[in-house]
Amino acid sequence: RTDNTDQNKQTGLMERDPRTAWWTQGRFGMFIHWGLYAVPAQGEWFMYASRTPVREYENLAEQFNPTEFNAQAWVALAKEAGMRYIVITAKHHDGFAMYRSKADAFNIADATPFGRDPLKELAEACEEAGVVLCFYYSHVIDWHHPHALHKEHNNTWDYKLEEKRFQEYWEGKAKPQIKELLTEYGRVGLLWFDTAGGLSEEDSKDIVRHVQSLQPDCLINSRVSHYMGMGDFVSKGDNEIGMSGEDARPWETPMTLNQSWGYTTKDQVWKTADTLIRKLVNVIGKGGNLLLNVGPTPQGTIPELSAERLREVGEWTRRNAEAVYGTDGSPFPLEPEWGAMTTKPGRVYLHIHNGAWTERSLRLTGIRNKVLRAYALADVSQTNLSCEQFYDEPLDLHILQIQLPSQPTDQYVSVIALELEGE
Ligand code: H79
Repeated sequence: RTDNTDQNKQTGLMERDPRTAWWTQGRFGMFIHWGLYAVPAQGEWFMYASRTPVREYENLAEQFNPTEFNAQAWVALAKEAGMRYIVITAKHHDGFAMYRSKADAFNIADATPFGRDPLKELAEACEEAGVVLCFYYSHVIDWHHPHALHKEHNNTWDYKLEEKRFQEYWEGKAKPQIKELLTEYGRVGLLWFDTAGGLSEEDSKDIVRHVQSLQPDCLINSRVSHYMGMGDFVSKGDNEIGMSGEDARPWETPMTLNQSWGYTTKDQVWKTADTLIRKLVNVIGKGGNLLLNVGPTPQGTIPELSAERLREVGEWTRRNAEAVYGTDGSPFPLEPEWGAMTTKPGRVYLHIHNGAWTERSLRLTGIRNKVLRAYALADVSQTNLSCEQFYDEPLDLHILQIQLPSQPTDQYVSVIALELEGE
């Protein structure tokens, strides 16, 4: 039982930090894992898994010519899916920069026949479309650089661990490249760091200061460091859905569409649109963001199996935008078995899985406010649903009984909006 208006207010307050507001309100972003590893098409860990020598791996660059890359098309797909920001791998663990980097020649503009700067093209397309561009940067793991030093996943087939001098990598590549990303691509919404294993507290703080000195409003995720409490928001484990209230900071779930991040021809285990929409409402109902990944091909396209799923998710997010963007999670600690809840001042949205649509009425406990109106969001006529509210004195429970339409009103998850008296 959680008739708790104080908790309601707290949930509301979480969203009001002006630096993170665009991100928490946006709720849904596109993750893009794209790099030289698209060529062998076995995921972004290919170089490490196959222990491919640096010189041999570099040769892949000659074959990387993604002439079908179209920044506007990618941004349009993100927008169509209902995603408000994009996080693209500027450099993954293989050390290959996906932009024109003066700091290191191992980059797409200088080392491939393609010769273009996809991040510059994306920055322009995002600016035009009102989508926030963000960069993933592998700050500790770099299998190309002789001096990158990580707790576990180092290139030990080309380089000797004992000869590594981490500061040469740090000052010579990581920091200069981060500077390029934060000075040559306009506003960067956030930097997504990954896998900080072994990074000292001092170097963790050094990189945060570096980012803040260049773009103070650029957000940083928690994976920048293993030291507690660093970063503006928490990235949960890959594909892990968090719980609200564990950490004062806002959080996200990074999620794959299949079981991989980088492009691979091997993995064909795709989540259905039904699953994706249920995951999305589960995450936002707990107050988190969903960062959903695509792994583009070596030709520069987003695989059609990914695109078709995102378009289907987008049809749903378009109809239910009001219950997604700018919402807070549920004020109730228990996850309802029928789906999820989101809230706005004076409003509650019930995201009901269509599979749970067996009863003709839904019984909710804990809402004290008078319900002024209830209707299905996807119902164009917005017919009022009849509601009954009463207070069960012996149980000390506020009970709301809503008469549901005879059939689900939307694909996969049907949303009922409640207008409440007061906040
Ligand atoms: O970018 C994606 C991953 O490549 C990256 N984080 C997400 C967002 C990541 N870096 N490190 N890890 C994930 C954890 C490493 C897991 C490993 Fe393995 C298990 C490395 C070796 C065994 C996974 C399975 C990768 C290769 C085999």
